[in-house]
Amino acid sequence: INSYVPTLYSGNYVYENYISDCTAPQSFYFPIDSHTQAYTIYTYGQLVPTGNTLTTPRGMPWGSDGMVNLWSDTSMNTRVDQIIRPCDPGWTDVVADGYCYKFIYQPYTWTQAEQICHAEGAILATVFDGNFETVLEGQAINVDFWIGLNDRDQEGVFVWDQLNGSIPLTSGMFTNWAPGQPTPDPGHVTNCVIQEMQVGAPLGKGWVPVNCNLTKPAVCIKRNYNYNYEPTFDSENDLPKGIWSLGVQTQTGPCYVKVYSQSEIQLYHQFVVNVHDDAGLDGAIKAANDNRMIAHVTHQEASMIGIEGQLQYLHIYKENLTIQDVEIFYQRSTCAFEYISTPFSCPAYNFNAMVTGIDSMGYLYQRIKPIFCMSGPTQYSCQHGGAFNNGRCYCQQYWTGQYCEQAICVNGGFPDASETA
Ligand SMILES: [Ca+2]
Repeated sequence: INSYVPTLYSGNYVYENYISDCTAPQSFYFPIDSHTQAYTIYTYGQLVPTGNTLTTPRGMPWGSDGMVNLWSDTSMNTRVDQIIRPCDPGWTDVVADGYCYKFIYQPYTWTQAEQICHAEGAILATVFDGNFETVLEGQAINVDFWIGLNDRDQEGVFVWDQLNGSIPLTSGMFTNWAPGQPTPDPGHVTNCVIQEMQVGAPLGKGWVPVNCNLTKPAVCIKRNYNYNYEPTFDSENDLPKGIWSLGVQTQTGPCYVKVYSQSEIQLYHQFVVNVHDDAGLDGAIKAANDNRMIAHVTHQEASMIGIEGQLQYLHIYKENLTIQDVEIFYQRSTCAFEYISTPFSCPAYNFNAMVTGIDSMGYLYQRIKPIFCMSGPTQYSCQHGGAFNNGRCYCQQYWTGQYCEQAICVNGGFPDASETA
């Protein structure tokens, strides 16, 4: 795939479902929380050629301009679409790139233009591929403009301006130098690059390094989403929050849908068997019937309408995607993992759990976590006098760990001489 999948940043596994016969149109419903800036839908099945239909929580069809098809392979029966929040007002989508751009028509020096872009969380245009180059050229007939490329720091070493630092232009990367460019510049004078657009210009169209103190229009770019994104109410450029619906139809056979979102609401979890523990294991214990998930969730702070986000339920489901058990989360004060679930036992060594809560704007968030359960200690594996019961070792004083294998430090961090083996 040419486009990269930005959902890998702050990615969350939100939803999955399987329907055994999708020859009649089927609807899949999934929640998108208020901190989501983009999400990706994976659809599997022998899909009809017209593709999927997507409906927002307000019941409006979601147009193709906000939906980027990253991948569609009928022979593999897969399709991947990214749904991304629109560009901020005044910015234009670079379709299929997850970028927005804006022209600064007033002429500035390269450094001034760079500062104007940076002030809006943007950078002077970085052109990584010919698609974007074509978009820019189509927008600026007969006008030269600054792009982010420059060799200001070291003569002949061109780099792309970024918000923090820069990216070197290396040999494998896309370039669009005007014929003969860049020319030798022994005096280190022509160090900022314009996109030369004038038809019949003496140097020809393409990238040309010129003096940075010339004043030119410029083009800024930024992503559809920001790292410090905070949702607002009724902003037309937020991704609509709430329950979305995806319509899927196959020519024959089943369909399967997975949704990954890119949201600032991140869930970190571990497993404990002791209700007071604030640190646990990466997996639950198969033999125990009192496993508990402990969890920490980011971006739960009260919003302007005063709701604090709240983790609510742990749904444990079996391989066929049916719910086996629902546990409840309780909030604990002064713990790093501020939520703890009611106890559960593992339905299998590997299973999925779906964790749901309400975000600080009152919208449902949902995360699917693959869970593994370990065999854990057996009756004869507890060390240092630990007693085995219900799938775990109860350790003697001064010993800890799953097998009581670890000495607790006393006496200011030095093991007690009488307790070291
Ligand atoms: Ca130069």
